[in-house]
Amino acid sequence: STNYEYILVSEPRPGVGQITLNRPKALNALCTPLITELNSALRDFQTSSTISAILLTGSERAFAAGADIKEMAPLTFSEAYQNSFIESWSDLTTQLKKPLIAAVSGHALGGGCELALMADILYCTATANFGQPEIKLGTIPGAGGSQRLTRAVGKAKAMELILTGKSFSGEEAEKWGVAARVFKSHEELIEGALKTAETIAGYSKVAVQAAKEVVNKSQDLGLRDGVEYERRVFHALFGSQDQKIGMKAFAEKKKADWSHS
Ligand code: CO8
Repeated sequence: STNYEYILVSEPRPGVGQITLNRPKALNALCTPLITELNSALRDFQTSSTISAILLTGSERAFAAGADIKEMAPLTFSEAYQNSFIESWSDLTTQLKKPLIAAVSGHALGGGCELALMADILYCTATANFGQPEIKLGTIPGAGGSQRLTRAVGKAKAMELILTGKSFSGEEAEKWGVAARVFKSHEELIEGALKTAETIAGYSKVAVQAAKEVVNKSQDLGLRDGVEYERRVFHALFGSQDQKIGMKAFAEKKKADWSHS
């Protein structure tokens, strides 16, 4: 379905799906209907046989300025608790097996920063404005920021950022290992993210899914269990057609023509 109010969905390159957050009047503040649309678009890309990598972006001015403060303001504890407020945001990390690249320009604050941190690869512009300002609103990060940001930058920096609500730049994000790459302009960012998505989309689907799965396991498991998990999945890939196709192509000095399974 393309009848979305708050997002734009496209297939800009072969194998690449793009979702652009598009609620410009509120700097892409993540109201519940926007998150519902985002989840729906991600589900469609997940089940699509043609899409192999996904790009999530916003505008040049804002990736997303956070959860919708006006929506949250009157919420009571029992409403938030009983409706599991924010829980559906995690669909992105639990249901999406295909790689997701977040391309961040402008503001990525609060829930916007957390959404970007959920992506598999984060690219940004040097002037992107990241932060967890919830403390200034009398609350705390609620979509994984205290956990994912801490894993990304370490406790010292995460504690300072979350307790002061101070922003950090795209340049810092790259230096601290939050972002994989930093770009000079929004246009270069989108082009770079699309190129990476296209590269990934050109590989074996089963190998890409397995690679994403094992890297994510490193965030949950200790080293010994993580290495064992990786080995099980590595062994399992000898049962895939693509391992045979890839290694045979190498030996024959040909380009691999991956199976469509
Ligand atoms: N929610 C709702 N509306 C927003 C939000 C937001 N997060 N951010 C911006 N807007 C709206 C503004 O209200 C304004 O609307 P209007 O024109 O109707 O007044 C419009 O977007 C444009 O914003 P500004 O005029 O403020 O634009 P500026 O360029 O002057 O400032 C800023 C840009 C610095 C980004 C500023 O808008 C700002 O500080 N926004 C709020 C940032 C923030 O605090 N984000 C964190 C929100 S809390 C959160 O995300 C928690 C997530 C998990 C919650 C878990 C709870 C259980």
